[in-house]
Amino acid sequence: LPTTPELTTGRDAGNLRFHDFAPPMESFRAAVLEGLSRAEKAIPCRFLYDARGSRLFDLICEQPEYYPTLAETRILERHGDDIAAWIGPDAQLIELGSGSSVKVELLLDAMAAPAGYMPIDISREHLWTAAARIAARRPGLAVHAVCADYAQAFDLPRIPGRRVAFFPGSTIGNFDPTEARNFLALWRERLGAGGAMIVGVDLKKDPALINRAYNDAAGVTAAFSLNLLARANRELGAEFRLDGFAHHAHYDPAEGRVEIHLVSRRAQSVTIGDRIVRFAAGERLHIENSYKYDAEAFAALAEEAGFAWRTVWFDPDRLFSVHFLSVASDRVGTH
Ligand code: AVJ
Repeated sequence: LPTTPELTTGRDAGNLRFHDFAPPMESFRAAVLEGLSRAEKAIPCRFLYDARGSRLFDLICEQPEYYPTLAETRILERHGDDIAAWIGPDAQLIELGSGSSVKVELLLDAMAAPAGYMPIDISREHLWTAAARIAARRPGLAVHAVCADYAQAFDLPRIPGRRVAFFPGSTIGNFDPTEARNFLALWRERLGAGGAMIVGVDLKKDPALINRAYNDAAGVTAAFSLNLLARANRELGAEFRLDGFAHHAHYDPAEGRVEIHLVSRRAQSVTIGDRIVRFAAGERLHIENSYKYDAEAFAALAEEAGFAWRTVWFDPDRLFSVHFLSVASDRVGTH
């Protein structure tokens, strides 16, 4: 893959620098048209996070049924000092999919003198706002905000400090296990010698509890899913009728994943620019998977990706896990 060039943002100020590797809007159009031409229609879940989608996701995290945020926050509150001790001195904390950068504050508080904070997010306005907030609150901290798709190739800005990635929220669950392993291997290379990675991972558990988390009573998750079609209407001039589709989320214990679809409520044709896409009644458009792991299974996956697995923390109810992985020094590539 060619690396995306960095754009000039002209927004740098004080302890804050912006790096923009923005994927062009065209990629959303191409992904939608390609995904809707498949026998089993699908749109990649990263497109859920435009400005409105990011706000809706923050609202999901405030729903009482959505336990991952509450459980992971409890882990970071209780074990922040221990995690900071594992991170060690002189660390450049790199957050993958930083969103509103709320949880990372618990880690930054616990770290004695971080070498810097580098939030990476695809949602530009959300990223800029959150990075400015952190930089203003912490004048001594060098903040490098990177607008990019963290799963794609781009030149990670070279700044001092050992690279320690923070990947909270069980976003790793959006990948299937093979993709997750490849993704971890990619970041292990990027982190380099002395690097480490802290990964939040949702645990397998009672399906009823999981299903409630992805079907909240207030309908926020449904609105988040449907925003994908609203985004296509806004940005691509598509003509999706939002009342023509229903949010459907279901945990499959055999696959160990929540599958999220938009289900066509009736037979319908949808215009997208000069294309017409047909949906049968009940036809499904796949928009997201959310994989769950037992701690042992995730540790094995991380080792397969070339990390040395170090430790794991749980919340008291054992709903969620946070793993600590290091780049084993004898396995660092020479690039
Ligand atoms: C951001 C991928 C962790 O899978 O729990 C939440 C996304 N989708 N509710 C998850 C999501 C619907 C979330 N992750």
